[in-house]
Amino acid sequence: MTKRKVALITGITGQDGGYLADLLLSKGYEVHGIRRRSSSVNLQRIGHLYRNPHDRAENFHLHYADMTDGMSLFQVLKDVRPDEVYNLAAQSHVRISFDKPEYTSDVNGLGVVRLLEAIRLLGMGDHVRFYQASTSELYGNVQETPQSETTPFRPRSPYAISKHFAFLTTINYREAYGFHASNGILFNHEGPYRGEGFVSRKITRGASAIHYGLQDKLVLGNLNATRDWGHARDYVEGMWLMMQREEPSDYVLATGEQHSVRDFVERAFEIVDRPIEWDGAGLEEKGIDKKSGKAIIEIDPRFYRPAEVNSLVGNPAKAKDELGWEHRTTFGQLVAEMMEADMKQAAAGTLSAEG
Ligand code: NAP
Ligand code: F7E
Repeated sequence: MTKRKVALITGITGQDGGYLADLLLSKGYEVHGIRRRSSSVNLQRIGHLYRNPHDRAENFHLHYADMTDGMSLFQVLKDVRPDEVYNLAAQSHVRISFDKPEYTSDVNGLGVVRLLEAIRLLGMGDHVRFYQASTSELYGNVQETPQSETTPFRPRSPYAISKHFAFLTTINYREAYGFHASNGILFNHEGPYRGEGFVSRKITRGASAIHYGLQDKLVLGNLNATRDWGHARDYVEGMWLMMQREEPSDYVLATGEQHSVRDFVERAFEIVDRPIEWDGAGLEEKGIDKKSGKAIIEIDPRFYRPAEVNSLVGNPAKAKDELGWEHRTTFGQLVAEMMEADMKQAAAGTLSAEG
């Protein structure tokens, strides 16, 4: 009988952690995740997996640890002895990274050193496979379009800079110690598990709340930024495929298609039959509900970034060639699925607080 593979996921309580845990459990893995201490329970995305923590037969387990606490990471690695480590934990909000640059660097940058060094000191570096959650934000002030694994990085936020450090650290452990360590350079990916503070979820949550009369308007920042938006459920499959390759490497996961924040808004409000007409410019621009004539979208510079990444679109050719990976969900399907989930919550009166 082949031994059940053991995976350790940092950031298991986040969007990707939830989707990845589902995927690995469906493949028969024993899944361990780290959670950090919080004054209230934040297991919404994995609540369906977390049954009886005292049942030893369960193949899903959570451990307290923190990316800022190397000892705790060391202890969990020692106890779990994983075959694959997926490092998804991060302060992942780009705008907030400008408010908390030191903390963001500590968690996203030094956190990776703590994890990799613990693996090395425990003598596990020759068999553990390591995935680092790298990001399209590394391209920042983009040097070519579309962006691929060879496009130079020009990061433009404390978040992106911390992730650049982590990207290089991952490659350094691969080159210096022969680790099976890979970076997934993932473009934006969303879904109903997306945090409420990211623009996609803010829009689908806001459109649903406005539709049900729970909110009067949706206040946003830069409507003209463009992103390459895919579905997180498709992207976690790419993470897993990278870990199954004989040789470690770095891969872009993207759809290759670009849409603006404005497109996202229009698509979401069409679903609730409230077509939007734009009026005015800059901070004075408003989105008018054509049917009622009311201004339901407004702009607040609070949501602008000190340095913006205006345009991103990825070239996933290497992932297709070497991993056989391709996104499955179209942009229209993504918006529709997120709207369906938020409309259900709005109707049931369980819509989460504004991000
Ligand atoms: P997310 O929803 O914000 O989840 C982040 C996770 O990290 C949460 O589980 C969070 O725990 C945990 N975390 C934060 N600080 C921590 C700390 N000090 N110690 C331990 N855990 C900590 O992010 P996501 O969208 O799932 O993204 C997953 C990873 O991919 C992140 O590294 C992100 O930067 C990267 N990424 C995301 C995208 C995207 O479009 N989603 C694209 C490229 C790269 P709490 O629940 O306790 O807050
Ligand atoms: O912003 C604009 C904003 O916060 C997207 C993270 O997962 O993907 C994510 O980072 C765009 C930006 O995602 C609002 O200015 C307009 O241009 O949804 P976002 P992000 O910054 O692209 C990358 C790949 C990651 O790695 C990150 O971890 O939308 N925008 N109005 C707004 N953004 C927000 N959050 N809120 C607004 O009101």
